Amino acid sequence: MKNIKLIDIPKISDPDGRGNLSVIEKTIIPFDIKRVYYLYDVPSDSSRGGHAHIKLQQFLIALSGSFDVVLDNGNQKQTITLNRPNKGLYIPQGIWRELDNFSAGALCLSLVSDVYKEEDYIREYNDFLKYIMR
Ligand code: T46
Repeated sequence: MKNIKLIDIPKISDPDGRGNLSVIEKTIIPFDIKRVYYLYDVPSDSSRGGHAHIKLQQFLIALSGSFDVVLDNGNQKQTITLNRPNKGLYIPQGIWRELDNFSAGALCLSLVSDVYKEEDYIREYNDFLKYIMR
C-alpha cells in the first residue's frame, strides 16, 4: 500500500555473543518524534486501534512477541505482521489501523509525530470513509 513502509532498524550484534542492540536515530524515521507510548498485556483475543489519524504519523515496533497490523486506506486493506525488534512499520496520516492477534508477552512500541490530541482521531469507520472521499 502506498506510503506504508517497513523500515529496517540497524542491529548491532555483539561479537562476544552478548546479544543484539538496535538503535533508532532520527535519520531512519520520516518525522520528528514528539511522543512515545507502548501497548502490553494485550489479551490474544483483543484488538487495539480501530481508528485513523488526521495528521499523526506513527512508527510501530514489536519490541517483543508479535501482532498483526491491519491497514486500510479506504480502497485497499493490507495485513502486516510485526515480530522482530529490528523492523518498524511507518504509518502515515489518513490510514485506518487495527492491531490484533497479539502473542503472549507482546510489546508494541509506538513512536509518533505529535502529542496526544483526541481531535486528531477518526474513531468511526463511516466518518473515515467520508473523510477520505472529501
Ligand atoms: C494507535 C494505536 C496503535 C492518552 O491519554 N494518551 C495517549 O498518548 C494515548 C495513545 C492514549 N491515551 C488515552 C486515550 C484513551 O482513553 O488512553 C486510552 C486508550 O487509548 P486508545 O483507545 O486510543 O488506545 P488504542 O490502543 O486503541 O490506540 C493507541 C493510540 O491511541 C493510537 O494512536 O494508533 O494505539
